[in-house]
Amino acid sequence: MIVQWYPGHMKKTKDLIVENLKLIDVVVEIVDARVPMSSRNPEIDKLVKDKKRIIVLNKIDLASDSITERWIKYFNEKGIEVILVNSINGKGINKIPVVARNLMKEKIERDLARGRKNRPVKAMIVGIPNVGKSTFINKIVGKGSAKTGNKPGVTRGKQWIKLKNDLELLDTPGILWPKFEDMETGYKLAFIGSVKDDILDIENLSCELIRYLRNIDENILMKAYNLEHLEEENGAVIEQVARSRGFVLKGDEPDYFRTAKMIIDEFRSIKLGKITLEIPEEFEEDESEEN
Ligand SMILES: Nc1nc2c(ncn2[C@@H]2O[C@H](COP(=O)(O)OP(=O)(O)O)[C@@H](O)[C@H]2O)c(=O)[nH]1
Ligand SMILES: [Mg+2]
Repeated sequence: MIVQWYPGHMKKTKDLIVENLKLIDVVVEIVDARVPMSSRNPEIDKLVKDKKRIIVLNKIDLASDSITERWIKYFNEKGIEVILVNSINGKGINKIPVVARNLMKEKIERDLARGRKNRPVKAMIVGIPNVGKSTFINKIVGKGSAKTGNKPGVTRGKQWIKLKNDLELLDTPGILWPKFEDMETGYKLAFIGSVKDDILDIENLSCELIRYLRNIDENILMKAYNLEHLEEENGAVIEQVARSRGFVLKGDEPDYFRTAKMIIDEFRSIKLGKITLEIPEEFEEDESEEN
């Protein structure tokens, strides 16, 4: 869970990633498929530079299938490989070694032509907290791979996980800090549970979530809570939901807190459907200035 990141914190994790980058061929960047941009770190491109990269859209089970298709196109157009993964059941994970080796194909062939022995492709996982890095790594380890011990001089004390297809994965992921550059990014990270709830105002957060959901599709809330219309004010929608669910206190007062929390919980547990909170069009650069 994200609590707070201090400059010292950031520098330490950044230095570690830069250090580990020297040891690897491919960076596997894990993001949350519900917020593919807001769950990325703004400095990742600068950090990774020319290293080959794969973006894993994780938690694919929670995201909208049709919007996920649009995100694949968005990243592919930037020349970045995308793999869809559900780290809980392992769906998609088998593609990682194949795609990673494919990215290194030219180098592998060059080495072979020079008579050099084919060495395994080395990869590292990076991502902000809570995107599923540990779950992903556990799943990959569980799939018949073996952890290699320390090989002094070769791995410099690092632990590598040997995977099928001659891929080795650094067993500790690079943790990046999230960007809270604007309110909207902060909200989205809070909706998906990447910000500790106890530092948030639940009723306010719920109002913001309602704002998002009704913009995506009014029917999401109307269907889930049996409402015939949505009040204009988001706070009033909480009251509608409270009454519909019978969350009322003494004196017929709606239980705002309980209802607000339920809406957030039901979003997180996909009771409101598979919902993606941002679309590529919001992030398309304005290229007209360059031309
Ligand atoms: N539904 C779903 N939940 C996931 C998936 N991957 C991870 N999670 C959950 O997301 C939460 C954070 O995962 P974790 O591996 O601890 O994230 P980390 O901080 O990046 O290491 C946990 O509750 C996981 O069970 C996934 O593909 N689908
Ligand atoms: Mg972890």
